[in-house]
Amino acid sequence: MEKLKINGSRLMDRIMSLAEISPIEGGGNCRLALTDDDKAGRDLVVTWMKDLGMEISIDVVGNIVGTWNVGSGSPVMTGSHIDTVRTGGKYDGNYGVLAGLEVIETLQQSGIKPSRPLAVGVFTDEEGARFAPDMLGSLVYVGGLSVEDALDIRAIDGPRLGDELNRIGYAGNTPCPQQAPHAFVELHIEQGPLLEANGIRIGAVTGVQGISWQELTITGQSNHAGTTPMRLRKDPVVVAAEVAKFLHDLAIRYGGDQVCTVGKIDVHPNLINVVAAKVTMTLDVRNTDESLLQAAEKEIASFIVEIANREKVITSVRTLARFEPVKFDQRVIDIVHHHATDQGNSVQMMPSGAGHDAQMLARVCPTAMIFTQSKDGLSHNPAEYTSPEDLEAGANILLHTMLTLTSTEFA
Ligand code: HGY
Ligand code: MN
Ligand code: MN
Repeated sequence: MEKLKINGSRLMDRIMSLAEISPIEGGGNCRLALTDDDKAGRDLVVTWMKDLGMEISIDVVGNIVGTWNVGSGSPVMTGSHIDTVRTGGKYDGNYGVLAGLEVIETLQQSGIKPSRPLAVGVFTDEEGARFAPDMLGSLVYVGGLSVEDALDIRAIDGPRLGDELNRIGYAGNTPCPQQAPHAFVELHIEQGPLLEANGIRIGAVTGVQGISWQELTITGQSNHAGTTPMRLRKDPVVVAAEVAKFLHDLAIRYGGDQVCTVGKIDVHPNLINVVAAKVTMTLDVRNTDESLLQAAEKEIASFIVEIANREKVITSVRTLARFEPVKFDQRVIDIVHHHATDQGNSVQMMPSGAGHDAQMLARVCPTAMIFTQSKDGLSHNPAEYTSPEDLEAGANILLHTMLTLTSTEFA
C-alpha cells in the first residue's frame, strides 16, 4: 500500500498564511511573545484547529493545546511555538505547529483513526526574547516553573507576563502542570549549518545542549566626556566591551560545541558626550557538556570581578535561564531515524544547538525531535529558508512517527 503522505501544498499555504501576520523586511516575521502580533497568530492557529474539529484548551500561561479526540488514553503530542524573535523567519517554530495540523488533517481525510488522541501544542514564549527564560510556556506546562512565578515575569519592555496574557485574551484556565502526553515529537528546522554541510536531509535529534542566560548590570559613574580625565573614570562601557570580548575568546579557546553570545546591550544614558552611568547586557553561554558549561560560567564570573575592580565599577548578575543538557529518548529517536530512512531520506543523529519545547516535554514523557535543513544555516534572521520539499519530507516523517507512537509497537 502506498505510504500515506501529507499534502505539501496545504502545509505551505498555512506556513505562508501565518507568515503574513507581522511580516518584516527580508521575508521574515516579528511576533514577540504576547504582543498583539502574537495574538493574531494565535487566533489564526486556533481557527485552523477548530476547522479540524479539535478540542481547544488554553492553560494558565497561555499554552494552546488542540486535541483530536480519537482512540483512548493519553495523547501522542507534537507542537512547537509561533512566537518569534524580532528578526525571525517564517519557519522557526511555526513549521512544527503547522505540520502537526497537517498530520491531523491528512489522517482525518484518509479515514485512519489512531488508537490514541493526537495533540498539537502551541507553547507560550518559547523564544524567551521578550520574557526570559526561553521555553517558558513548556517549562510551566511540565511543572518546571510555578505559574505564580511565570505570571510575575517582566518583559524587557516592562509589562508583566500575566497582564499581557489577560490583555491579549489568552489567560486560560487549564491548570499547569498539565497531564503528561504518552510521547512527544517536535519537528523543527535545524537553524544551523550541519545538515546542509553534510548533505544530509534529516536530523534525528539526540538532545539539546545546556543553556546559561545571565543579565549583567554594570554601574559606573556618568560624567562629562570632555572634561573627565581617563584616570578618574568609572566607565561601564569599557567593562562591557571587555566582557563581550572575553566571552568570544573563551568560546574560541574552548572550541568544540562551546558558544557565547552577547546579543543585547543597553547603555544609559546612551549619549555621545556622556561617560555612561550604567550598562545592562545579556550573556548567552551554551555547551553540550555540562561540566564545560560550568567551567565557562566560573571563568566568566571571575573575569567580571577582576575587570570591575580594575575599572572601579559595581556589577550584579541575574540568572535569566539555566538548563542542563537534555538527552532524548532513544526509542523515539530510533523511530524517527527509521521513518526517515524508510521514506528514502538521508538522516543523521545530532544534538540541537538551539533550545526547544521538546527539551521540557522530555522531563515528563518519551521525547525526540526531527530536523530539516536550514539554508546557509541561517535562523533568527528574516532570510531563514527551508525548501518546500524538505518541509514536506519532515512532515511525512512526523506523520509516521506519530502513528508509530500511538501504536502498540510503542507501549
Ligand atoms: O534560544 C534558543 O535557543 C531558542 O531559540 N529559544
Ligand atoms: Mn524555535
Ligand atoms: Mn528561535
